[in-house]
Amino acid sequence: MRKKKPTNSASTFHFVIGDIHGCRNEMIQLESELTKFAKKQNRNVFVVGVGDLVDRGPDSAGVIEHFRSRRRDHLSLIGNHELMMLETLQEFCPKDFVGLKKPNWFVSIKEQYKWRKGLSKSLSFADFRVLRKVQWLGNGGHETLESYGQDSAKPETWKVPRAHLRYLLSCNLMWSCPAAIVTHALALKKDLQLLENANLGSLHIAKQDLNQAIQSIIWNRDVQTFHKFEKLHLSGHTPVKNPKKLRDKFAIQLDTGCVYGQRLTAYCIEAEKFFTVDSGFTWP
Ligand SMILES: [Mn+2]
Repeated sequence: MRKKKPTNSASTFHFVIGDIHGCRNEMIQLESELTKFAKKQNRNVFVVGVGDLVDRGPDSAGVIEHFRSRRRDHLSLIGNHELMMLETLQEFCPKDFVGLKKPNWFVSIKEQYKWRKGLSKSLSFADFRVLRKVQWLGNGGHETLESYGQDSAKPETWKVPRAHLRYLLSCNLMWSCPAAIVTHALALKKDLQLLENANLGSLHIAKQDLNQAIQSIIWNRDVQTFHKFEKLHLSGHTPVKNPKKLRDKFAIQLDTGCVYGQRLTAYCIEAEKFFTVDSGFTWP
């Protein structure tokens, strides 16, 4: 008799991977370890990326393609780097975004300029958009464009496959299962609540408030403000030497600085086990 292939979620191991930042080789190596481990126990593999698939490392295009083409058992959240990338590309190559559905977490550079909190009133829009572009390029966007064979100095010629833009725009800010909740950074309960209300269609939420909540979900590094959730909270964003279990917070930080020459780490929710591979990448 043919052995029944496990298909339901009870027979799946969910692995959460920390910030990959274009380190495709390490990602492939780590995933082969995860597959080996799951196979031994006759389980399927489901991979959740905490976001920041892109920037700094050598092959962001390859990492996006890997997640995009394996949507059946891979999912990535939105990190601050995907957000910077999308905002800049949308501002400098608006034609590439025509007809693509924009999620509620996407705020264009033009809209941000209208709100520009804390910035001088005399800052022109021309300067603001260049400032935002330089922020992305200087934080690894240059390497991302190179992985697509593009010249970062010539925004008018930039071309990123529409399938990749569509994929990134389809990613969410949060993923959860009965045992765990995953966000890119140390998300606060009140911000996730606001996001949930917005997703449920609440009309009473100002776009600026929603944007502030989203910024905190993908940027917050402040352990002090972070409160314990009802279930295990997994995140990346802040590089740590060892995958860190925040004391008393029931939370694990998984970004182990692969792109800075350290390691790439995953955590299996069901088996409560860490997996890690050394970085083959040296930060110049
Ligand atoms: Mn990050």
